Amino acid sequence: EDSVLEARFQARIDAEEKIEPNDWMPAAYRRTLVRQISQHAHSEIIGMQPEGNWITRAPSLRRKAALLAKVQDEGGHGMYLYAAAETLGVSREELVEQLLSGKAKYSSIFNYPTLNWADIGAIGWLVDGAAIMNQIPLCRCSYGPYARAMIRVCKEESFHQRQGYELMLTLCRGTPEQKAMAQDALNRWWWPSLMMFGPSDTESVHSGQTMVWKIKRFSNDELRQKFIDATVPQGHFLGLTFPDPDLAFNETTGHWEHGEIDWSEFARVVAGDGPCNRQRLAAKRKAEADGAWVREAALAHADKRRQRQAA
Ligand code: FAQ
Repeated sequence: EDSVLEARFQARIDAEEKIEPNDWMPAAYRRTLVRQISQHAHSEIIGMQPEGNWITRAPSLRRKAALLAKVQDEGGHGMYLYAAAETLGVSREELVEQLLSGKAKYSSIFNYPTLNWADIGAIGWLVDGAAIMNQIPLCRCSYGPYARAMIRVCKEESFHQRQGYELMLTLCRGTPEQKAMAQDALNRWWWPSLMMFGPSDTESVHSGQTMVWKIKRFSNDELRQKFIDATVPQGHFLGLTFPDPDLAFNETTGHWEHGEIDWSEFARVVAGDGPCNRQRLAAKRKAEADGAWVREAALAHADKRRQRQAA
C-alpha cells in the first residue's frame, strides 16, 4: 500500500537516512528532484556563457588561467548533476532537449550580460557566493546522489568565490577608473544575485513540501538573508556602495534589512524575456549542433568496439 510505503519513506527522512536510487520513493519526490537537479545542471551549463565571453580578453595570463579553470569547473558540475538526475530514471538527452526547446528553466542570473571585465569579479563574488549559500545545505539533502555531488561542487564554488572577490579587491585598490568599473558591476549584479534565491517564501510553491522531504533545509528568504548578511560587510571592505538606499543594519535583529526586490523583473526574466535569454539559448543550440558529429563518432566507435568484443 502506497500510504504505508510513504510513511516508511518519511520516517527514513526524519531519521536523516539518505534515499538511494533503488529505494522506494513517492512519484512526486522523484519528480521534484528531477526538476530541481536538472534546472541546476542547466544553470551550470548556461552559466558558462557570460564568463566564457571574457576568456579571450582576460587582462593577464594568470587571470585567464583562473577564468578558464572556473568555466571548465562549471561544465563539470553540469555533467555531474545530469548524472545525478539520471539516477532518477530520466535520460540526459531528454533533459538537454527540454533545455534546447525552451521548456526547462535555468537560473535567472545567467540572462544578464557581462559588459566589463569587473563583471567577472562580481560574478565570482556575488553569483558564486549566492550559489554556495544555497548549495552548502544541499550537501545534506535527503537524496544521496545529489547530496554527494554537492560536496565536490561546493569545494570548487568556494575557489570561484575567492577568485571573484580577489579580482574585485584588486580593482578597488587600483586606479579610480578600475574602482568605478567594480562599482558599476556591483550596481548591475546586486539585485539579480538576490533574485537567485527564488521568490519570497509566501510565493514559493515548492518550498513547503521540499522542506518536509529535506531536499531544502532553509527557505528562499532565509538563505537570501544569510547571503546579504555575509556579503554587505565584504562590499564595504572593498569601499563600494550597494545600489539599495534602504539597506540598513538592524541592531536589534543583527541583520541587514534591504529594500523591495523588483519581482516583476524576476518574473520577466524567468518567463524568457530577460536581457540575454534568447542569446543564451541560441548559443546553446549552436553548440549542440556543432558538437553533433562528436557524439555520432563516439557512438560509432563504441558500437565498433562492442562488435569487436562480441566477435
Ligand atoms: N531562476 O517554489 P520555488 C550556479 C523557479 S548557481 C529561475 O521557490 P524551488 C553556479 C522555480 O524553479 C544557480 N527560476 O522553487 C554557477 C520554480 O519553477 P518550476 C543554480 C527560478 O525549486 C555560478 C518557481 O520559480 N542553482 O549555477 C529561480 O523550491 C557561476 C517557483 O520557485 C540551483 O539550481 C531563479 N533564480 O526553489 C554557475 C540550486 N528561482 O520549477 C556558473 C538548486 C525559482 O515550478 C557561474 N536549486 N525559480 O517551473 C534550488 O535550490 C531551488 O530550485 C531554488 C528555487 C532555490 C532555485
